Amino acid sequence: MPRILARILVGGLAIAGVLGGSNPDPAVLDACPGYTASNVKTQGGTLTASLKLAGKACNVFGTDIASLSLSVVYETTNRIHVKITDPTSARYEVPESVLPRPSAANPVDPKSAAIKFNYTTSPFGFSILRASTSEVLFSTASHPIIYEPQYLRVKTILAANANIYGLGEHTNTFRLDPDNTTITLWSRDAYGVPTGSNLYGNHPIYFEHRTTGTHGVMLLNSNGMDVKLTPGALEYNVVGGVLDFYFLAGSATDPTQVAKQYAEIVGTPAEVPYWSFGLHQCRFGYNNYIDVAGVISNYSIARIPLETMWTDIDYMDRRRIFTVEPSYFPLDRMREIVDYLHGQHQHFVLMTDPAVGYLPDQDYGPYDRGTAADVWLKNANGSSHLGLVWPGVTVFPDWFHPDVQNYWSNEFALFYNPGTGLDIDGAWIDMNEPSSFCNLPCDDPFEQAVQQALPPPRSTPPPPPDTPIFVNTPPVRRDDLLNPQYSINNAAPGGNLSSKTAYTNTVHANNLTEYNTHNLYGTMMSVATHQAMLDRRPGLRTLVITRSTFAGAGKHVGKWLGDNFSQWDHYRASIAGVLGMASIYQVPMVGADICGYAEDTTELLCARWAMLGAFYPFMRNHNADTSISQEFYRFPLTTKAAQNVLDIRYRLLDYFYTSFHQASVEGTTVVSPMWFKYPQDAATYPIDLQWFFGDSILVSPVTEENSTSVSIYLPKDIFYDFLTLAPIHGAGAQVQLSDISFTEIPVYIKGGAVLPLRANSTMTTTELRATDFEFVVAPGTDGTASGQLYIDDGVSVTQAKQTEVAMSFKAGTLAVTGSFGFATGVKTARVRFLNVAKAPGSVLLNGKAVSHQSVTYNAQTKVLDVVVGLPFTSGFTVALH
Ligand SMILES: *[C@@H]1O[C@H](CO)[C@@H](O)[C@H](O)[C@H]1NC(C)=O
Ligand SMILES: *[C@@H]1O[C@H](CO)[C@@H](O)[C@H](O)[C@H]1NC(C)=O
Ligand SMILES: *[C@@H]1O[C@H](CO)[C@@H](O)[C@H](O)[C@H]1NC(C)=O
Ligand SMILES: *[C@@H]1O[C@H](CO)[C@@H](O)[C@H](O)[C@H]1NC(C)=O
Ligand SMILES: *[C@@H]1O[C@H](CO)[C@@H](O)[C@H](O)[C@H]1NC(C)=O
Ligand SMILES: *[C@@H]1O[C@H](CO)[C@@H](O)[C@H](O)[C@H]1NC(C)=O
Ligand SMILES: *[C@@H]1O[C@H](CO)[C@@H](O)[C@H](O)[C@H]1NC(C)=O
Ligand SMILES: *[C@@H]1O[C@H](CO)[C@@H](O)[C@H](O)[C@H]1NC(C)=O
Ligand SMILES: CC(=O)N[C@H]1CO[C@H](CO)[C@@H](O)[C@@H]1O
Repeated sequence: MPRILARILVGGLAIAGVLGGSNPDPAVLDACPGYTASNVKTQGGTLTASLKLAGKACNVFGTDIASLSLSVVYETTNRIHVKITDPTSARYEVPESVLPRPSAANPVDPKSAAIKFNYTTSPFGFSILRASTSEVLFSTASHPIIYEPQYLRVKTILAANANIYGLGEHTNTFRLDPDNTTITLWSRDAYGVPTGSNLYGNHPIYFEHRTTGTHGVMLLNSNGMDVKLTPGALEYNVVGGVLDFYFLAGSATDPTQVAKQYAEIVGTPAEVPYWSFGLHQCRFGYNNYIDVAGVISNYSIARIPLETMWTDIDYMDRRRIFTVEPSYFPLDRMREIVDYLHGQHQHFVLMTDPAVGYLPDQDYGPYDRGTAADVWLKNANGSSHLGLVWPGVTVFPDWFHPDVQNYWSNEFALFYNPGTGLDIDGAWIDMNEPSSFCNLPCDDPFEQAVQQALPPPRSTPPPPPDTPIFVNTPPVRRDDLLNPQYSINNAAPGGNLSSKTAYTNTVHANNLTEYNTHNLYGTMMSVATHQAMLDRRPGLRTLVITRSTFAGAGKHVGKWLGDNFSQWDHYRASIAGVLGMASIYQVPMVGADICGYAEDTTELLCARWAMLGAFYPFMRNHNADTSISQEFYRFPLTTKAAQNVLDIRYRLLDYFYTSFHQASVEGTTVVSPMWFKYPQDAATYPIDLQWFFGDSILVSPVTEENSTSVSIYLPKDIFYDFLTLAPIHGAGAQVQLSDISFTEIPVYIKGGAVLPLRANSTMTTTELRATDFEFVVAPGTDGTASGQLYIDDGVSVTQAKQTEVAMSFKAGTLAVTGSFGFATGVKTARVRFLNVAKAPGSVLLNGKAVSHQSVTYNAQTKVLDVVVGLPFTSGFTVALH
């Protein structure tokens, strides 16, 4: 979000990695002694052993730990948990409160497992094998494990040219370059979302895909780390915590299985309200409430369906959270806008940052109440840690504090109060890396606030930071929390871990330090905000969109990809960003800022991006304060493009909602890379400019500026053009598409699907839900098709009534069956059968012949339309004879 360009030029251009990325000679690391295993005990699905340093310590970045404990548990037939800890000293581990571990209570018999743990004792090394093929999936052989207080190293061999995906958040290609990639995990306010540097979130999981199967490896660790891919190897370099690996068998045939197995660890995604799949409009730089109201009206006048209006930090009084600026965004006028939106079945979202203005004695309730509850993140000496964010000097909520949830829920209840405050429908949380503008050493944040003109400029020095109630004697630490010897490749100015964020030696209420838990801050704020919204709106699902995430965030919130630019390469790269979050990290409610956040967009870019963005799960146009306006109605082409594509998206909304519901139940994916659907087709492995929206909608946008053509890959399969419904036979080859106008995007239905579409799109999702269904039967190469439809009230956390329907087409008959608990009040308008070679002699609806007027056959497109007209309250069949 909001970072002024000018400020970036001050802070952001500093050359990253002055310290960052110490690159130890691999030969030095490989010369370390490693460990010898002894006392190996196996019992059923568990194995334990002692590991002793096997020779003279190498002490590369600290002192080698002499003895370690190994524990291996076959937790399920598809998951092996391998953990190496130091039995003599408690080391930090990701708290269960942040990431509850899956059950390990009933280990399975290794003989029944799809993957196996194998090891050598001297030197100790381990490997993971796929049982069915004996392929090695992970192996530490020939690269000693290094285990020091502030440095861990594990290196596995990989096959040449391995297909590795994941290890986000990053802006590399979706398929990582296996020969030359360093991924750094350390949350960072990464303006411009640069390539090749650490970004906002951290997901230490990768999937490796081979024609023989797809497996996953998670290192459950929240410390800063570099993961390096070099020819034939993948190497973890971690500055703390423990080695805590989960190996996931995935499947030999279906890549989606590994996504589901990962969801068994981190949780399946939270369901979101139906309305949140509608169009969102946002920008930094709406100057006042008149702008906000004008955008809402202008969307309506342009007949572009706007579902949700957002407001960035502009609304805040001197950029203090939980306030409105009294003359620019007066509360009563803002309440009028919110009431108006709600009256039109539209929605409203506001931004909330974590940092709270440090404003003692100024009647600033959020600061005073948090201070009284003592919920701020602390320096080692017990005083509140001060940062520098939008309002000037700030404190940061400590999400580990036992009273912080009460504090946060109470602030939400007060400010977002429907009776007296702003009645938001969803929350947007930003700056939660946590970001700080203070340049190190940040000895005087007050001075820097003045230099950086953070509002308001102060003329007199403020009182010294609150004196601690009791001064802790700093606990004895063997670790240097500010200066680990191994420097990860942090791209923040100077590379220092504390640069532009809270100091790494700050302490949480449970005595955990930011050194260990930094990468969790955004996710913990997400959980607290999700809870605060539930407290504020009991029983209602909520939309919370965050910037910073850790593994497991998707169980609570969605995410936008951060502060990108209005540039074509960012347009393209957003696809890999969305695929990573949605298909690997289990954060499926995700999207990039459509038309680009910073810099000026162009009419063509914005038109193409409106259409690409309609196939992000989370579709929001967002803009920076210094950029030209880019609401879709601003330009003729973007107006038309948005109208065209929103017609497609809205008609598909129940199809996508069903996919999202399935993901929340089973961990399946709502968007997928092409190789998920064609795991045997090696040509799909590197593709990250085409993707599947839901299971069956293949999206292939134009990718180059000014171009009206694109070369796309179509696997050997049958597809159907979404608009004409004409069949297209894929040959396992590139296809050149041309004459694609600036208001069109190529969208195909993958054969084998029965799509539940709304017959018409509408201006709001509320109206959409009152629109009839039509089913599109798109047979696969074997002549069959199937699909699902899930419907509920779209807003409640617990659903009393649900409709769950299966559609199946074979031998010329479509059967729609299931339970119809939720009363939709709509009909099935018609069924459209695709690729019908000739008009059938007769069509039977529930066994009875339908009249000729109800059947239309188009010999050119081979589409047969059958009018149904039955209330959508029970199953039915349509048979072609
Ligand atoms: C397991 O490791 C042993 C060495 O300890 C080796 O002899 C054996 O071949 C390995 N098994 C498999 C299936 O790779
Ligand atoms: C590896 O990547 C880095 C960073 O992108 C680049 O500077 C370097 O030239 C690459 N090395 C090789 C051998 O390709
Ligand atoms: C809305 O449209 C009117 C008429 O074109 C224009 O004057 C006004 O600036 C627009 N406002 C916004 C916020 O788009
Ligand atoms: C506590 O530590 C902070 C940060 O190092 C420092 O700014 C502050 O002056 C210290 N306060 C006291 C009372 O020593
Ligand atoms: C990082 O910054 C902190 C705070 O200014 C400082 O104490 C520490 O020495 C710095 N570390 C390095 C390696 O420069
Ligand atoms: C944190 O450490 C202090 C000082 O060592 C101790 O008094 C306190 O009980 C600890 N708090 C928790 C929650 O462990
Ligand atoms: C696209 O067209 C515009 C306007 O003619 C031109 O300025 C721009 O350079 C073109 N871009 C490319 C990549 O050709
Ligand atoms: C809705 O869609 C159907 C089928 O496409 C069409 O016949 C009908 O006219 C549409 N109704 C409206 C109100 O647009
Ligand atoms: C939000 C977004 O689109 N982020 C993109 C910004 O730009 C980078 C390229 O520098 C993309 O990779 C990101 O996906």
